[in-house]
Amino acid sequence: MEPNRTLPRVAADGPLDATVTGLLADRVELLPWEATDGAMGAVDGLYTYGHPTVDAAMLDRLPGLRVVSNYGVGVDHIDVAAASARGIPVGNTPGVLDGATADMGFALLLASARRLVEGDRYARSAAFTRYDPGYMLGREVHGSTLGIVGMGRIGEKIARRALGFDMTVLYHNRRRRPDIEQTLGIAYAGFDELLAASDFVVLCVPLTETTRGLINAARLNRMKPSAVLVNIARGPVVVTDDLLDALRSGTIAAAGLDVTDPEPLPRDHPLLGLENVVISPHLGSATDRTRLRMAEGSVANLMAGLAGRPLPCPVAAPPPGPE
Ligand code: 8YV
Repeated sequence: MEPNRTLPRVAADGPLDATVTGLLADRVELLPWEATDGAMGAVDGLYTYGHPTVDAAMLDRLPGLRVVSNYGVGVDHIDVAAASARGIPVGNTPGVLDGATADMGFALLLASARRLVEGDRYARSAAFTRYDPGYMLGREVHGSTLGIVGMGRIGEKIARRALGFDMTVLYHNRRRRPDIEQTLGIAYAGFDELLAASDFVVLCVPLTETTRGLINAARLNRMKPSAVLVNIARGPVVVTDDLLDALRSGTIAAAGLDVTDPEPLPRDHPLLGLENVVISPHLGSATDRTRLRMAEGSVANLMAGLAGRPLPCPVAAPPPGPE
């Protein structure tokens, strides 16, 4: 640090969570994100919220950078390999948000299956004049088959919830998970097999170059016409135009989306006009308790990195070569 500076300088993407600002008060000098252009002097740390991009060019503009801390688990906006190559640790907050995100995945699954949002709109409208046994029939959740794509911490939590709903659970993952197959009694399936057999498909994968566009027209065509797709991963894991076509043409029945591509969707986007899609504004981890833990974890990573200590939750650099 320069001799005339007392506090480390941290460029933060806003708006900052009030807990984060409280935890950082008198410990760092907060700078606007614009400081990452290098014109406002030295930057010791970066603090991000799942965006904006932290790439090699930015890291090169900030030679004194000691740490990048992300509030959240997904670090698809950070070039972790470039940071590692420069000796800059990247931290995130895994673990603390798995339960909340899995709850949200299940909420979207149930809402899409049972037409909850559509029903809410109808119940509030003048069109609702009397009960009709034939209206708004949905899809049964209990006893159906759930396919989980990505068996990490969140995928496992989704599986546990599904078992409580008497669902048959299939999963697909890069690495097979015999431990979870055994403890939960769930079955591994090839990707195509999972898509064809599932009544509900929940996406729980990180966004990487391998998973970008994973759900495209060909994949949607393999799904049942009665199937529901739930995305709690990242918007670009699904090709938006292909999903739109599939929902319009009845290739699949419905979708529950916590994330979209782009995010937010333009206000006149045709997806927003469809009845068979439920969309939430990236609320996966949005509960007070989880957000508190994310704030604490991300600040702990930031302060450790600024002090030159190992981060409590470092993100491992991806191995070189294709995933
Ligand atoms: C965050 C998330 O709310 O952790 C993640 O990857 O998607 C969410 O929990 C988001 O990153 C914004 O901070």
